[in-house]
This record gives sequence, structure tokens and C-alpha cells, in this order.
Amino acid sequence: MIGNTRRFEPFTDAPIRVIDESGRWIAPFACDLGDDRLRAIYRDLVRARRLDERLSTLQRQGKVSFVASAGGHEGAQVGIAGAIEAGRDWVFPYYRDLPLALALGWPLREAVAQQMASRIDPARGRQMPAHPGSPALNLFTAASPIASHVPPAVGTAIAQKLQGKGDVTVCTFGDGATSEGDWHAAVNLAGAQGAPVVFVCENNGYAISVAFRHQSGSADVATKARAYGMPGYRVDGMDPLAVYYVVRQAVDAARAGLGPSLVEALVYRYAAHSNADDDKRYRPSDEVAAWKARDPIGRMRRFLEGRGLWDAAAETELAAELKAELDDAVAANDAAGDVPLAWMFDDVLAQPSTQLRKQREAFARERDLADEST
Ligand SMILES: Cc1ncc(C[n+]2csc(CCOP(=O)(O)OP(=O)(O)O)c2C)c(N)n1
Repeated sequence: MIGNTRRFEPFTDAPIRVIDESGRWIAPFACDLGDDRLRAIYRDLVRARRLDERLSTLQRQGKVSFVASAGGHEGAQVGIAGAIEAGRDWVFPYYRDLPLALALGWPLREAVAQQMASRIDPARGRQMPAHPGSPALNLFTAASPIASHVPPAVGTAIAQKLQGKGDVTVCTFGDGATSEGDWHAAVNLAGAQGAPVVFVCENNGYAISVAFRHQSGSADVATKARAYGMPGYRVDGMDPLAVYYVVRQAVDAARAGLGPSLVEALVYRYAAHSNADDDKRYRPSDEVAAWKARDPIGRMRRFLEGRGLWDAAAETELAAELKAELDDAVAANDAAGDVPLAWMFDDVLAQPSTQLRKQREAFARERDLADEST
């Protein structure tokens, strides 16, 4: 019931937090999550970080072509995942959302397969790495053009409203997306239609090298909600439970027919924008270090330790479990091998056109010639 969960006011100057950096609970209400759930949230954070580190290694080994690191975004994403009913609600993610996809239940092997474009990738190697998607989870495949997924997210939410089953849509994006025309058109429509959608901006302060103040005249992202007639919440995105509680309130409101919300989660990306970027050219290293000191994993661990729910032995056990899981996922994809190039002609049209058949034949001839010359 919305009445029980309406805890937060919109448009606060200070970002909403429920755990401080020392791991102390500071909210004026009690934490109602069970011990196992709290430990699972911590596990999701660490699991995402380990995958992130492994993907960078795989990229340097030439096994993955592109990495969009999510290090520093995990707290926000795991918090969002906890507030959604996976497989019922719809989620429209963006390319930095691997931790969100994993926390929703995307199998790690599948996630690694998508990154490596191996033969066991359900997308058959056709997606750019770091573009999660899963029909089983109602997880819309991430699209590269910034903010292009926001209009279809709103369309989905309007359809959910017409169906009247209380399902909702959550749409995530970076701060750069909020400077795009698609974003404004879609958020405006959501406000006008009272669509059951929760927009979550993972504001890491930069759109590649462009700092937020250079791409928007707004003081912050949450403010933009005022123009479209919905509440805008600013939340500390390095506090996973704050994000969970704020997004849960917004999701509950959308389910109850109260319309859309915009949540701004203040995060940081620790690594460069991608493996093709050099962040030292546009941001100082002490800024990076200051944000790392606020890391969501350390904060959540201190919170658990303070409640007697975690210790060094549990940490050692988790590290071993996650390493084994990652090793297994990489080994399975290594063993499966790369997607054959000829697969690009499959599944394009139910009845292949003359042109497609000709292209396939031309490709086969080229390949034969290449084979002969080796
Ligand atoms: C329409 C469009 N314009 C430009 C780009 C190139 N581009 C890729 S990522 C990116 C930055 C987006 O920043 P933000 O939305 O803040 O997300 P972040 O990468 O910081 O998480 C840009 C400009 C693009 N993919 N699509």
C-alpha cells in the first residue's frame, strides 16, 4: 500500500540517504528487509564488481571488444532491481546496467556470452557488448543511441495503464540522456498520460568528457521533473538501500495509479567512459579518489557487520564462490567458441529475400577465396 511506503519528499536539496558512510542506519523508519535479503543485496554488489573487473581483463586479452564499466554504479542499480518485480514489470536499461541486469536475474553465463559474442549468446553475437537484454525478464535490449529507449519505455507504460493490471515500467539512463530531445518528449508524454513509469537517472556527472554543468542549465536532474508534473527525487546513489526505498516508493505510486516519477541517483563511474576513452584528460584523479572513498560495497559491508550479519569468513567464502562462478562462465564461453560470421544472415527475414540470398552467396565466395589464400 502506498500509504505505508510514502516516506520521502521530492525535490530535497540534500540527497536522500538511509545509511551513512560508516554503515550506520540514519533513516527515521526501521529497515524492514530481512537478513537474507540484506546479505543478497551485498552479494549482488560484489558479484557485479567482480564481473566488471573480469570484463576489463577479458578486453585486454582480446576476448571482449568493448567494455562500459559499471564500477561505482552498482549501489544504484542493485537498489533499483530490488524495487522491481522481475518478469512482471518492464525494464528499459542502458549500456552501463550490467549490475542491474544481473540483480534482476540475468544468468551470469548469458551475460558473459553477450560480452564475448560466443556461440551460447542468445543474441547470437549481434549486439554490441555491454548491451543487456532478456525476453524472460522483460528486459528491453539496451540501445546505443542515447535516450532512444525512453519513448518506447513510456509507450510500454501507457499500454500497462490501459491493461489495468498494476504493472509498471522502469527506465534508466545517464545524465547525458536528459539533454536529448527524445528524453524530453517521452517524459512529457508520461506526465501528460499519468503513465506508470519510473525514470531513474544514474547521474555520474559526465557524458563521456562533458561535465553536467556544460550540458544542462538545470542545477540537477530531479528539478527537470517539475516541468513535466511529476515528483523528482535526489538520492545518494552510493547508498543501495536509499535507492531501493526511494525507487520502491515511486514504483508503488505508479502501481497505485498515481503516475510517473523521476529519481536522480548520484553516482560516479570509477573507470573511463569505456575502454576507448582516457578520463585523465577531463577529470582530476583526486575527484575519482574522493568518490571511491564512498564506495557502496564498503558501506553495505559495514552496515551488515554492524548488525552481526557479515564477517571476514563470510567474505572469504563469497570471494571463492564468485570466482568459481566467473571462471565457469568464461570457460563455458571459451569452449563454445566465437559466433560464426555466416550467422549474420540468419533470422533476418522469415523468407530470405533475393538480395539477402545473393549477399550470403557472395560472402561464401569471399570466404572460400580467403581460405584458398591461406
Ligand atoms: C544520440 C547519441 N548521441 C551521442 C552518442 C555518443 N555517446 C555514447 S555514450 C555518450 C555519453 C552518454 O552519457 P550519459 O548519458 O551521462 O551516460 P554515462 O555514459 O555517463 O553513464 C555519448 C554522447 C550516442 N551513443 N547517441
